[in-house]
Amino acid sequence: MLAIYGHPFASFCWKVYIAARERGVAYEARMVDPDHPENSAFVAAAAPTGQFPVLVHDGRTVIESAAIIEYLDLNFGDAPPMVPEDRRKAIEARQMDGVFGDYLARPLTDLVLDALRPEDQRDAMARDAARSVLDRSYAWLDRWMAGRDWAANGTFGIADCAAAPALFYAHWGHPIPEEYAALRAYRARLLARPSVAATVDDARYFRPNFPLKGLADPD
Ligand SMILES: N[C@@H](CCC(=O)N[C@@H](CS)C(=O)NCC(=O)O)C(=O)O
Repeated sequence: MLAIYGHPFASFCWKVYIAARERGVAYEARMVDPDHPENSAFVAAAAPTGQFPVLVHDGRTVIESAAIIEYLDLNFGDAPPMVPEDRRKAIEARQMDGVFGDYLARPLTDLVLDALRPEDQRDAMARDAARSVLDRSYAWLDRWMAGRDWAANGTFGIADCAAAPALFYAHWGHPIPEEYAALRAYRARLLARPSVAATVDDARYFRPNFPLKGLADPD
């Protein structure tokens, strides 16, 4: 039995859902939300800070989205792996997975968490710092994506699984300037990919929960 604990609106869960769709991997989705306290208790014990996604398969527990994707590559599905078997190519794939996670998803999460706090507990300096990281990342990624269709090795893989939610939500929270045509085109290319489009659709119901509204046109 393969189960994945997660939530349809959660960025790092999207990474795994997209990878599973790309490779035709079926799994039981276990919702982490207040209606399923047993699932929340499970992830609270499984991961250091109770973060998800968390995969369970035949008594084995795997945490961290990138490790879960590699676990799926190894054990399920026939399509090409999301992390290339060629270790030279895997370097670029993991590099770009890290870029999207650390320099887009992380600062965007900081902005979201700040917006969810009561007004008198918000931190303007932390917000500026997060936006500055996003600005630098947008500029760097626009140069990186110029002439590329996908983020690493010329083929869809783990870096694109990470990029899809990171760019999707980052643009909502801190719009990507129009001048970054290559980056904007990449985001549009990702959203047109069937595995990504289906994952976006699964999350539509939860959109009202996103606290940074009205900054960009909704997708
Ligand atoms: N490094 C982790 C990050 C996971 C993460 O940030 N998960 C978020 C959902 S996207 C989460 O669990 N948020 C709830 C919380 O922090 O309590 C990964 O790659 O899986």
